[in-house]
Amino acid sequence: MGDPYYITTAISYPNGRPHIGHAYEVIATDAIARYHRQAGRDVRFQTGTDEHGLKMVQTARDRGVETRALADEMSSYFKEMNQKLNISYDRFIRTVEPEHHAASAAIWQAMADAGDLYLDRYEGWYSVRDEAFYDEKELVDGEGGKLSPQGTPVEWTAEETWFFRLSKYQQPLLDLYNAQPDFILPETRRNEVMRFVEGGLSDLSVSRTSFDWGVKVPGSPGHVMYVWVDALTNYLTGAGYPDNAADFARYWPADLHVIGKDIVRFHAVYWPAFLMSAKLALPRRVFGHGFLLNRGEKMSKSVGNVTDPIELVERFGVDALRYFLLREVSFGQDGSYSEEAIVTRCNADLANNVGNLAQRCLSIVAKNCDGKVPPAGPPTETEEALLASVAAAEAGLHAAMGELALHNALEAVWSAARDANQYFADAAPWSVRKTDPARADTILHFTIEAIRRIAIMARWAIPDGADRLLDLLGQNADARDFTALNRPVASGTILPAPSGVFPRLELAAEPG
Ligand code: ME8
Repeated sequence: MGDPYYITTAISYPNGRPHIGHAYEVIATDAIARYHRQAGRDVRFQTGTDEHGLKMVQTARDRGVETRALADEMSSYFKEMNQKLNISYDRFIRTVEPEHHAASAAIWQAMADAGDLYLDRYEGWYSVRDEAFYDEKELVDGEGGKLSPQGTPVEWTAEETWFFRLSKYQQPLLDLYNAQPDFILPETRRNEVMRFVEGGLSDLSVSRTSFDWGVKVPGSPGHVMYVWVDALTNYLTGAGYPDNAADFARYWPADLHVIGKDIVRFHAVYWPAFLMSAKLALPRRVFGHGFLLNRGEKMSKSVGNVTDPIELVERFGVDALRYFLLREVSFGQDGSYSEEAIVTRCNADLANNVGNLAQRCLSIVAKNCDGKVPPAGPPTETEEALLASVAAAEAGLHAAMGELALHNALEAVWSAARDANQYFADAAPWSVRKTDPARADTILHFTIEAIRRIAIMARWAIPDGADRLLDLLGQNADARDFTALNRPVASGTILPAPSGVFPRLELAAEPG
């Protein structure tokens, strides 16, 4: 078994159906997880839903349903979305699971044992939408009153709560950011966090008494944990904390938490502080991706531009949506999507490039080469150049993935795909066949080899299409990881009848 690699998404609030921002996060994380599996690592990939807190209680009340019923229903839509998006998670966690309550109680106890929890009265501003407490100095003036820095409404709350001694961790956190400059990525997010922590940390209210939908505070009747304490703990629960010592030793600390830019503070400030207090190892890296915008605009229910990712998958296919989001958005920055952009990008790179090359090459092979990979004569300079381009793509892929530059990783692979198309067009095996069939065989052989390697290199991003390409190339399931890149296709490999892999996409006709 390869080295362990534990990767997580944020767990989403199931207070509504998933939107495309949720889809984006889980697709990007899935791509990274699949990349590491293809590289031979023992990957554990966790996603799930964050089901406690006031936001869930209020949404359920507004809809006139039980909170648990709301959580059950909405959580099932997140699962369904994952299935439609081809998400290869190992564990879908729900924070209502008894195992998770036990893990939350255990970390609470560890923080209490460290002397970091005390009872006091909390008075301050709370945003239910963000499930976050804010200092007065962070608030901004909005039309209807004060707003959080995220632009959400805040309300004054006053109650007796448990506090966590966050202030005690200001210097240890700064030391962490300095010792491990890549603990928080991208750098813009790291700078924001450092500025926030340098500005001083107040102790954090970590329990609530005004409602009871949450994890009960051990030994403190009437208190439930602040939803972020239990939410962050999901990462530990999934690694076997506290009772499965073997799993916990193998998978903790997490290698990577993938989250959106709006919740970096929770993951890069509160979370390491809780873990330091509980004397648990810290995750190796937190990556705050950007936000997806609909034609450049923020999605909002009131504007009515919230996109259902399942509809997009049904229209364009799972690989098209995955490829578009991974290729078009610079990972770490905000990105914009529109149906036109999806169609343009996927037709150029999938249908007209890789798909078309495979189709043209394999139909000549089916007709002229007895449905088998033809033998190769000695490579000429043009084949050498093609193989060099594919090798450069491989190096570019791994370098980009090392920096979590998913878009650059795909660009590296597609630069080889463009070269392979050019090679095939220039070498023109359909016309060479008339005068020199052996040379035509050589061209087809090396084209197949290039497509094979491109498919393997793209498989973490577009698993479905890449696997169908590899099926068409007669490649077994054990020849699809990165180690197979160095095992060239064998002449004589039997090929199934060719079929199209990436259909051309079309925009819906304007409603007339
Ligand atoms: O924040 N584009 O849940 P959530 C890209 N339960 N990503 C987006 C996005 C957009 N337009 N909108 C939201 C929570 N996200 C907490 C997390 S983790 C211990 C608890 C991202 O349902 C967002 O940044 O509001 C977050 O990473 C994820 O979707 C879930 O958001």
